[in-house]
Amino acid sequence: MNANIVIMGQSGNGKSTIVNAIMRKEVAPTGKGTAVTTKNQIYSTSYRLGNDFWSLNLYDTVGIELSDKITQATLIDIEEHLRKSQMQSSTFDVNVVWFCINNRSSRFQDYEIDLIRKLSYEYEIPFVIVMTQCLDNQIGELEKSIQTEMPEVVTARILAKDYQLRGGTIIPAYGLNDLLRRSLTEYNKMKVRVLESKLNDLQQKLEVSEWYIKNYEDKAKACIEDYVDRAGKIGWLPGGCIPFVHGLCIKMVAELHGLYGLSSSEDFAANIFSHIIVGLLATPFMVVPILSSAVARGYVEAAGEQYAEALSNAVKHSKYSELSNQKIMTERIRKQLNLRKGR
Ligand SMILES: Nc1nc2c(ncn2[C@@H]2O[C@H](COP(=O)(O)OP(=O)(O)OP(=O)(O)O)[C@@H](O)[C@H]2O)c(=O)[nH]1
Ligand SMILES: [Mg+2]
Repeated sequence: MNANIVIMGQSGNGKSTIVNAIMRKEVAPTGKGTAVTTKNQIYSTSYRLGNDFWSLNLYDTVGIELSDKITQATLIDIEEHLRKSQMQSSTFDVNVVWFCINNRSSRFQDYEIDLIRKLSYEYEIPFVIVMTQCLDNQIGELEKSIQTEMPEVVTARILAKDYQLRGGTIIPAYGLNDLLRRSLTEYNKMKVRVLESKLNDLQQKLEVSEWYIKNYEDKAKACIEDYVDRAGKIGWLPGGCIPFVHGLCIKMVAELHGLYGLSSSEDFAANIFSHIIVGLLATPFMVVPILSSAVARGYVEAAGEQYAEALSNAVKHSKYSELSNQKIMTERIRKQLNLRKGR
C-alpha cells in the first residue's frame, strides 16, 4: 500500500525535521532562518504498521509565506503533485496533507484557512493540521480556535525531534508515530469528513434548484385547489361572512408556507395576508355585498395563486441556507407581493 503525504506550511515550522525523523536519517536540510528548503522534494521509505508494510512518499515542500513569489510557485507545484497523486492512486492508496503550524506561533493566518479549504475541497484530500514543536501535550488556544474554525479537519500534536531546554533537560520527541498511524488507518474516516463538509458547504452556497421549486409549485397548486373547493361550498353568504373567506385564505397562506419549507404561524400568515393580499384583491369584495360561491372561489383562487407565485419567486432568489431564516424570507416575500401590487 502506498501513502503520499504532502508536508506543507510556513517556513521554519519543522517540515523537514519531520521528514528526517520518519526517514531516520538527515536527508533533508533543516535549520534556523527562513527558507532552508529551497526545492520541493520527495523522500521515499517503507513503514511497518502492524502486519502491513506501507511505502511512504513524503513530499517535503518549500515554506509558504504570505504574498511571496516562491509561495505561488510552491503552491502550483503542490497542486500539480496532488493532482498526479490522485490520478495515479489505487483505491487503497492514501493521499493526505499534513499542514504544519508551529505550536508556538500565536495565530493561524486567514490565508492558511483559505488554502486548506481550497486544496481539500478541490482535491478532496484530507488534511491533518499538525501542531509542530509542541513541548507539552496540552491543547493550546491556537489549536482550539482551529478546531472551531474547521471542525472537519483533524489536528495532531507532535515534537519531531528531542528538544533540549536551557537547563539541559531533554524533552523526548513524541506524536509522530501516532500521527502516521492515524493518517494511514483513519484515512477513510477523514475522507468522509472532507466530503461531508464539502457537501454541506455546497448546499449553503447553492441557489435553490429548479426541480426543488417545481416540486413546491405542484404541491402549492393542489393546496390552492383544495381551499378553492372549500370556499365553493359556502353557498350564498351575506357580506358579513367575508371574514370567513379571509380566515380560509389565512389558513391557506400558512399552509403554503409550510409546503415551501418555510416556517410560519397563523398569526404571521394573518399579518402578511391582511397587509398585502387584501390590498391586492380587495376591490371585488367592496362592490359585491352578497358573496356568491363563484366569487368566493375566485377570490381564494386569486389570492392563492398570487401568493404561491410570490413564494416561488422569493425562494428562487434564495440559497438553501436562507430558507430557514424567517426574517430574510419574509422580507423577500413582502417584496414580491409589493411588486404584484404595482401590476
Ligand atoms: N528540537 C526540535 N527542533 C525542531 C523541531 N522542529 C523544528 N525544529 C527546529 O526548527 C528549525 C526549522 O526546522 P525545519 O525542519 O528546517 O523547518 P522547515 O519547515 O523545513 O523550514 P523551511 O524549509 O525553511 O520551510 C530547525 O532548526 C529545527 O531543528 C522539533 O520537533 N524539535
Ligand atoms: Mg524545510
